[in-house]
Amino acid sequence: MSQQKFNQARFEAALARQWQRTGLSSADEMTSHQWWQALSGALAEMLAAAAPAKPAKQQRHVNYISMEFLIGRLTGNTLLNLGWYDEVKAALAAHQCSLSELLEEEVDPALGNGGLGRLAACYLDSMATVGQSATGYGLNYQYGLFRQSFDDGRQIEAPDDWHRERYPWFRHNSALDVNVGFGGKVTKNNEGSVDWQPAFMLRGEAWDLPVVGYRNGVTQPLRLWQASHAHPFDLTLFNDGKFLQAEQQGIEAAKLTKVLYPNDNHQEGKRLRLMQQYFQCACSVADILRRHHLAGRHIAELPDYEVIQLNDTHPTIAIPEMLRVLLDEHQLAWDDAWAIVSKTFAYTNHTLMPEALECWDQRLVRALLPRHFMIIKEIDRRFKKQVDKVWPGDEAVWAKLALLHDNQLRMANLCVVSCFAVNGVAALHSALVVKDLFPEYHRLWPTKFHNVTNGITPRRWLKQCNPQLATLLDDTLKVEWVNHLEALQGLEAFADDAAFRQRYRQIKYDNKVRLADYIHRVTGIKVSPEALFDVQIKRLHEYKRQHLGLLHILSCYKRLREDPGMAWVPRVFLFGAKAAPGYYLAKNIIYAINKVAEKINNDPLIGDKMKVVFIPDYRITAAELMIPAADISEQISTAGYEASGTGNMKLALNGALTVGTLDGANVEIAEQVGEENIFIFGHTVDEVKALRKKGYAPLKLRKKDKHLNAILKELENGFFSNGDKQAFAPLLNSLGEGGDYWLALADFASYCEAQKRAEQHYLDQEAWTRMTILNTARCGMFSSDRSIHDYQQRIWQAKRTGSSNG
Ligand code: 26Q
Repeated sequence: MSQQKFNQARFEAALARQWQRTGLSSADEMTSHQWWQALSGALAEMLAAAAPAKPAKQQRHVNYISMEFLIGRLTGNTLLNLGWYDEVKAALAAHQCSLSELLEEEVDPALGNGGLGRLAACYLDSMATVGQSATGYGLNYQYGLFRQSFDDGRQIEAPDDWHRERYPWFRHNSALDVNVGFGGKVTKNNEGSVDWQPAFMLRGEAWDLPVVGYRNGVTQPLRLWQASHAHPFDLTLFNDGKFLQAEQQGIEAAKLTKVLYPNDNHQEGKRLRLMQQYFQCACSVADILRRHHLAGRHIAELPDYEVIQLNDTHPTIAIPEMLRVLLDEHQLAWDDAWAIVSKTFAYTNHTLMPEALECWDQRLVRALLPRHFMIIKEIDRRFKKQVDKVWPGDEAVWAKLALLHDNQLRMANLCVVSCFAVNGVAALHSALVVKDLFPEYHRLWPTKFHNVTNGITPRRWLKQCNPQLATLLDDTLKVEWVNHLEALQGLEAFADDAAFRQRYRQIKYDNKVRLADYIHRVTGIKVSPEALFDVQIKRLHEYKRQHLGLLHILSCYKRLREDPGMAWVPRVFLFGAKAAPGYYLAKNIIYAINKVAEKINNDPLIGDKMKVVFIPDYRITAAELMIPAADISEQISTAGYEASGTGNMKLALNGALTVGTLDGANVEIAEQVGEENIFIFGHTVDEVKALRKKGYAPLKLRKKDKHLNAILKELENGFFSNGDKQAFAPLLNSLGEGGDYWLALADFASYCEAQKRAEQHYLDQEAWTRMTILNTARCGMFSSDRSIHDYQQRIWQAKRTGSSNG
């Protein structure tokens, strides 16, 4: 398809309709915020009128189900993808409005925690761009991820009231409403057919956001379900006079999509979370089947036309839900229903960490979803027969593979057994999924397992957030690179061109000035754009090791105090991270970083040599400012634990050099950019395993390394906390005897050495710039367009060989 043309008259008419709704007598009376609303509402209206795209021949429609879509601000990005930015800017200028100022009025829709939610958003952008027909399915949370501020360095959480009620991009289509049942009982009649009578019903309302492809005329929906009362609510109860009981469902409805769970890589077995999962899945499955029937297709053809991609195990319950509909509502036989389901679903794994693998208490599942529980038991029973053939009588194997075990329902196992494809998110991760997580499953179904390395959309993560670099690329490459990111290879030739390097370096500098202004505005701290900007941005988690970054900062500070005259590259250490509100240790790490920052930033002997800034409320909008301004990208997780990472890709693409471990996609970044253009350090996956096996003793390490011991002492003795020796006890205890599970002390020396290497390179600005240009030039494969092509080839359009299990 071709680009949708901007129609000025239609735009002005839509804009007029918008401001007339405000009740004001003229457009001039609108506030900036109202202008942003009117603009977005007008664009949304114009997009809604466009005809939806049809799947290309032989293409299955992709249903991407995710509990999180971290989309970021929509207005600017949509204008960029439409290619209407300049026209709209001019049209608004005629109303004395500055488009760039209006765009600042939008609050981030923060409907996700971190990487997994952002990945879903990048994939929607890429599917629309490459012409992959798709629908995103998620939840319309009233409160997104909490807002973060600091009080004396401690994280404070506030609700993220993002005003979804008045978010102008939403379109509610009541024709798509779905009723969802919960609880109740199941009865079997004599013919063997089953009847589930839920205890109460909720209604799911479809709230759509438009996903616009890059200048190709494609708009497809991100459909977010919002809970409301089912109407009419339980009339029998109502008539019986049990009004309060009937009203109960209304109370549940208000609660259900109220808030996003703020955990990242950690599961809590909360009833409300399971209700959210089921609600989303039931609505989405109903919607998929509705579309299928509406197209006049037979149910058995479903896998020929639809694929359902599960973003981690969070939407797993969609599998038994579809079986339930096929068995109980379509009256299909088990084998027929199973054949359909097991050819339709595919599962992406995003973590190996045991505490993140979802397990649900069987009693909870049974009480909330009695029919689904029966169906899961039946899958488990049939699967056991298969396992018994391969491992007769081997209880240990069954204990690992069972869906139901130890009063728990294991969602990952349910996914692997029921899906036609399972993939990890980076080459190393996918290898570990097979080797460490699912070796027996791999033996059963070796062709089921795939890798699709994550990617990022270059529309938002280069063109939009780094407009100057985008223009330089346009001028230099003279080809459309933003949807053909491999074209960046053409930059290699310019790495040796001094004039080009000068322009590239100047852009980085300008981006640093822009970030320094922001830092000053939100924190009051003044940082010099002449300094090296060292950036660690990601959720706060022990395995990501922000505390290793902290140890290096402490080390620098100590050395500088001991030898003020030493050769030194001025550095600004920048952090952005939210800790899950219940993650005590993570919050202590934030506190420690903030207290250390306070001391260093106010030390007159240090001045501009070092600054440490923890930017509050890290979110997409902050990332868009920080990434283009970074010189060093910190990717320092314990090897084997960061499934992929995607911030690592965004930073490298924007010309930051990585200091990182051989973990997740860092491995592939190193392969792409070349080992001479990245600073790798630390224990490898195998070395981590060997060290733990041998028995790792952090205290011994501490005793041997005087410098390390000294900096830890300064955390212990109250030097950074006004004499409070307990301030960082949670962190320090975690690094003590029998601790340091994440091997921060074990990697400390190697990390400092890598930082030293980076610094040496930075001293030679010409050589450094050359390296950064090569990073940009060689990161083309990390476009999410490439990831989508991989999904198409390896998973969605692969020749299906029929059901292999069950
Ligand atoms: C599960 C159950 C109950 C409540 C919350 C959760 C939950 C929520 C979010 C569990 C995990 C998450 C998020 C995980 C996540 O973001 N993983 C990241 O996914 C990225 C995209 O693939 C990878 O790049 C990162 O390496 C991985 O950490």
